[in-house]
Amino acid sequence: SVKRKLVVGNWKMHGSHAANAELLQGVLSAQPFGCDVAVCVPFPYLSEVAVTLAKGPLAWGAQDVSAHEQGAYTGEVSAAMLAEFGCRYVLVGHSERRAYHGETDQIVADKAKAALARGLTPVVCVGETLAQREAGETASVVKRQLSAVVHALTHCIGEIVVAYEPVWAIGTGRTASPEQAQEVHALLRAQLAAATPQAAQMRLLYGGSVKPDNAAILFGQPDIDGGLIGGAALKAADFVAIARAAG
Ligand code: G2H
Repeated sequence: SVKRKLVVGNWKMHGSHAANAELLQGVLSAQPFGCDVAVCVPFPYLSEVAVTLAKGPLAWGAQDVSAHEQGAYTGEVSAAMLAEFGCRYVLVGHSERRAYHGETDQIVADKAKAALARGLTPVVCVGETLAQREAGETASVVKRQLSAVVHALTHCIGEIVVAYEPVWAIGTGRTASPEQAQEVHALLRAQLAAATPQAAQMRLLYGGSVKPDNAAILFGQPDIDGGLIGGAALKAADFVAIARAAG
């Protein structure tokens, strides 16, 4: 594939002023990259990350966004606010949000729509649990998850990034094999192709225990266009090595 790959760090609920500064300096000192690189950081750090990354090649974003435009939604953060802080990306429907915060397929779709309406690129996460994989439901689960987003976005579905993250591979040190990941990515690509002529240009990321030593083979699969990186995004050397593996 000739399209530029995308590597997104998902810091999850990690960081501090000092740790973030050290991590970002480490990543910035390794530029230029042959792929697009972004970090999705906790809300309170968006401001400082925006300042640190303002003149460089790295993009930044958040890990969640409200489905609502504004109003009486205590504790939520709107897409307009994220846009004011220069966010390019926002994760939507990460399995941790689905599992611990009751995010349904419809909520995830509404969040993706809210993000796009403010010019942010939603990175929509899908993936099956171990029980679902063992029951042979992988294809139907990811299809259902993506389908809600396809229906909510219709003509702008081509603007999103999709991340396939098998829940059993997240933070477990257990990675999907390149073949297992490619198989699901091909299904997702086909589903997108039925909805938009832009499907071939869209970026489908793999996430779930991506490390420097498995990144290259995962990114070498025909339908894997980069990665969503959790644990390994917290160490500059590892994150840089993964970005290098992407091009
Ligand atoms: C999956 C991934 C990043 P990790 O959640 O979203 O995390 O790389 O730690 O499995």
